[in-house]
Amino acid sequence: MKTRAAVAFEAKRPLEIVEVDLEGPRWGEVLVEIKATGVCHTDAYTLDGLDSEGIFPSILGHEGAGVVVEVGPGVTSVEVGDHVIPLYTPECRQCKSCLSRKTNLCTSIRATQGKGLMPDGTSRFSYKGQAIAHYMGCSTFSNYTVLPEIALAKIRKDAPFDKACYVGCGVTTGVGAVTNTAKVTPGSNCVVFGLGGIGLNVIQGLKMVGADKIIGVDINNDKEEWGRRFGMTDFINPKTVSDVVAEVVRLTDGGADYTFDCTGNTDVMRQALESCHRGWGESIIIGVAEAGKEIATRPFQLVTGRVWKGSAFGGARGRTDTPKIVDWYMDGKIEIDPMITHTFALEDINKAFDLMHEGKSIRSVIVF
Ligand code: NAD
Ligand code: AHE
Ligand code: ZN
Repeated sequence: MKTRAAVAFEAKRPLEIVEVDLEGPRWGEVLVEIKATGVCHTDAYTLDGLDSEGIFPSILGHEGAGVVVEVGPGVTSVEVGDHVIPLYTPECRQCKSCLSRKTNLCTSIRATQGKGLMPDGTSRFSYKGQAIAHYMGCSTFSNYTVLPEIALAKIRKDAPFDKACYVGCGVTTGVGAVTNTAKVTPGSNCVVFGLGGIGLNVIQGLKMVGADKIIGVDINNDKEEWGRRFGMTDFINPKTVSDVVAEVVRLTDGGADYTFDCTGNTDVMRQALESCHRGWGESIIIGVAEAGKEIATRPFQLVTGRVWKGSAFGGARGRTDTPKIVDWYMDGKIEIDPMITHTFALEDINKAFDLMHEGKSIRSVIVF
C-alpha cells in the first residue's frame, strides 16, 4: 500500500512529506493506522545527527496511538479495530530480560530494531524502490506503519488518540521514572533538571506520590510557570545562581533524596548526582546524551552513598503498564491535555521541531 509519511532523508534536513510504499504485515506483525503522534526531543536528537544509532533515510516518530487495520499470521494478542500504542520498548514476556523481572528492557528484537529493521531483518517501508529504515521500531511519523505484535499495547477505546499518544513516551517516561525506577516515597525532597515534555511529567509523578519539595531547574524562565502548574514548589534558573548544587543543598538541608536529569546534558547530569544527599540520594538519568558524550564525577560522590541510575521508558513494561497509565489519565489521576501546547497536520511537522528548539512548546502532537 501507499502511505503518507514524513521522511528524514538526511541528518539536519527538514522532514519531507511524501507517499512511501508500505508492505503488509508478515508473521507476528500488525499493520496500524496511526491517528496521532507526539514529537519528542529524542526525534529531534536523531534528526540532528546526534544519535549513534541514527539511520537515514528513515521515518522517525515513536510516541503514537492508532488502530489495528490488519494482523499478520500468528498474531494472537490484538485484532482488527483494537486501539493501540506502539512500544519502542516491547514486552515479549519470554526473553531473558522479561523473565528476569529486573528490567523493562525486553531484548527479543532490540538488535534489529537498532538497525532500523523488522525482526526478520528487512524493512516494510520503501520510496522509489529504495528501502527506508524504521525508527525505534515504531515510525509513527507515517500514517500507516507495521510493528511486531509484542510492540503494541492495547488500550481502552474511549481514550482520545491525540492525548493517549503522549503515553507512548513522554508521560510514561516521566511518571514511570518516579514510580518504577526511583520508587519515590512520600515526603521526599526531589529535584527535576529540565522542565520540558519529560520533566513536567516527572513533576506530576512526584506530586502524585506525595513528594515534599519539588525543585525545578531550567535555563528557560518561561518554564517556572509550567513547573508550578504541575506541582513544583521551588524554581532555580542556573543562569541566576553561582552554584546550582549549593543552591539545592541549601534548599533541601543537605541535598535531595531524588534528582532527575531530563536535559540530556552531561554537565547537568553531574550536577544532578552531586545535588543528592550524602549517604542515600539517588539520581536518575532520563535525558539522552549526544553520541560521544560521557558522564563524570568524583568516585567519592558514590563512595559516600549517592547512587546513579538510568531510566528508559520510565521502567515501564509496555504491554502491561501503558494501558494502566491511560486509565490514570482517563480517571483524572494524571494530566495530559495542558502539556499538549500545539497540534499540527503532518504537512506542518517541521514547525513542531522549530518550536521545540525555540523552547516555545511543551509537546506538539501531529494529528493525521
Ligand atoms: P524538551 O526539549 O521538551 O525539554 C528539555 C528541557 O531542558 C527544556 O525545558 C530546556 O530548557 C531544558 N534545558 C536544556 N538545557 C538545560 C540546562 N543546561 N539546564 C537546565 N535545563 C536545561 O525535551 P524532552 O522531550 O522533555 O526530552 C528531555 C530529554 O529526555 C531528552 O534528552 C530526550 O531525548 C530524553 N528522553 C529520554 C527518554 C528515556 O526513556 N530515557 C524518553 C524520552 C525522552
Ligand atoms: N540510540 C541512542 C540511545 C537512545 C536512548 O537511550 N533511547 C531511550 C529512549 S528515548 C525515548 O525518547 C531508550 O529507551 N533506550 C533504551 C534502548 O534500548 O534504546 C544511543 O545512544 O545509541
Ligand atoms: Zn521519546
